[in-house]
Amino acid sequence: MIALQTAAAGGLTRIGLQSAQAVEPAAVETAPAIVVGSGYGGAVAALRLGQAGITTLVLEMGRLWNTPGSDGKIFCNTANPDQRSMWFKTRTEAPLASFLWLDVVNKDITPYPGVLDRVHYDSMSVYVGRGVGGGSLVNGGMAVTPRQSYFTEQFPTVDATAMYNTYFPRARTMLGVNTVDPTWFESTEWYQFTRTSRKAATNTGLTTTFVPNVYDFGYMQQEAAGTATKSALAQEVIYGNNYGKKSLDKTYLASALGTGKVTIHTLEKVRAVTRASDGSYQLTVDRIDNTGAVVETKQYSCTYLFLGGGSLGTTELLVRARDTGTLPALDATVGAGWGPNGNTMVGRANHIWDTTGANQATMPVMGIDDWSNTDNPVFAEIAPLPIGFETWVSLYLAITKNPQRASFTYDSASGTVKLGWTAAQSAVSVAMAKKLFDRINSANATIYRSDLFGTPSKIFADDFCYHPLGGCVLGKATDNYGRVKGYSKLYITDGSLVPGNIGVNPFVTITALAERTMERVLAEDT
Ligand code: FAE
Repeated sequence: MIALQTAAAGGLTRIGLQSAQAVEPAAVETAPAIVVGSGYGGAVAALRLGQAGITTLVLEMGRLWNTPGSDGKIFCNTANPDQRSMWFKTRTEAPLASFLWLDVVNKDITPYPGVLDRVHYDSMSVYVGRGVGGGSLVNGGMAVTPRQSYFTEQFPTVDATAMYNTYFPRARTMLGVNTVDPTWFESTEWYQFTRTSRKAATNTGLTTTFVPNVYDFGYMQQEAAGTATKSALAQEVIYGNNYGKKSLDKTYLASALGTGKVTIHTLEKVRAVTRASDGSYQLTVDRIDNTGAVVETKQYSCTYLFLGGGSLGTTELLVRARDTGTLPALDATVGAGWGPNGNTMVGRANHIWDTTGANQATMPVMGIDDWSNTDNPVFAEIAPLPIGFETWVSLYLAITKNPQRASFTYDSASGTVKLGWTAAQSAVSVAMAKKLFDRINSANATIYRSDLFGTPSKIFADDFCYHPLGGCVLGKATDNYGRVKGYSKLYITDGSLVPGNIGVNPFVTITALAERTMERVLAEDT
């Protein structure tokens, strides 16, 4: 297996075997297969294409994260964010905007292709990862398989037996999923915050469940013992982890490069897609520098095109392509069926004797599972607040079964793609989360924190999400395997296939569906 670090050590910004070839500036670069994006969907596609012997080019708008900064670290932490933290912002935009209503969390930064983006739409902003590895670089690593009954509800046309017997296990193995040692969990200061939240849930008669993660818990135990450099125990997560986490650059993408068939170009954003008369796909791609300036506009051509730009990236490309007429035969459902996985964040104030600990691991390991409550299904991840002192705050990311969906539309006046999600649709998630946490507060005689999500006071964070899903829903915008309707040899492998909600953190589902698509496509279409 070729590690990404090896390729980068040679000073290559383009990674892989083809990178040594000289290219005329104006020439069309041609590859049998192109993959747009290097998150979960893109990484699975790249590996399976490479293993099938198909020369494949991956185009990723973010950086390759392999070069240490002046502090010797590749990524910065949440306590001291710098330009590496966010995608072309002048100030960080952390999910927790304030503490005691004070603007102490966010910092001014120099615009740079940082690793975390917050994309703003009218009534919803969406966090996404940017770089080789996509969301895997910034996420909490929670690797949760949805309950089968809900998967079937969301994907009635997909053979659930094959998913649960073959593709989910394959995805978990490839992603390096592991679980925290329960004995260590019960004794370590680093998960006191989780145990305190569990106690409040248990007092309410609610069920809690351990959730697996792709962070290496063996490594975390060494961090706690002082024998390994701290990462999850050093406030590293949403701006990247320097150690411990099996992000895609360490798993799928490293294996993809190891096939010798896969090349990754970084800082290249696909702007437009069209189809030539010979059936090939033509891509217009902007190459940017560290200031965001477009330094070159390139043309690529391929026979097979795999879209892995994520729910926002893929949907934007296709909505634009359909509505500007470059791919006019795309289905009317392209752009529809989007939801934020019912995401709502909320904090509770514990009693003075229920401490949560100054030291908190950044990787969540437990959730409150009230999904089988048909009256109000919620799965709430117990989230850390790793700011280095005792806060008595229990923080949660609630995933609610919000049935609301929105659509992306192309606005020809501005030339942008807009998301029609409204504040009223978020209010549905808030009402569901509130119902659950009112019960917890009532059983424990506790109250909400209203100081964490900016001013004016706000108890529920309902205006951002971590789990954008849908926009090109499986079986609607595509066939039952992610083949885009209206065009042959055009595929989607990412979170845009998931119809707005999956009831748990989504990357295991996205990876498993991509595995299923790739197996079928390679068997039938190539
Ligand atoms: P994604 O991973 O977003 O990858 C898309 C890639 O395509 C990115 O690298 C983009 O830069 C790139 N791209 C997009 N458009 C273009 C373009 N036009 N040209 C070139 N490149 C492009 O997509 N999920 C979990 O299951 N567990 C968690 O614990 C968890 N925690 C999260 C915490 C945070 C802070 C965030 C932001 C997300 C979290 N998620 C979590 C969500 C998870 O990361 C997300 O569902 C997946 O990353 C989505 O995978 P995709 O392959 O759809």
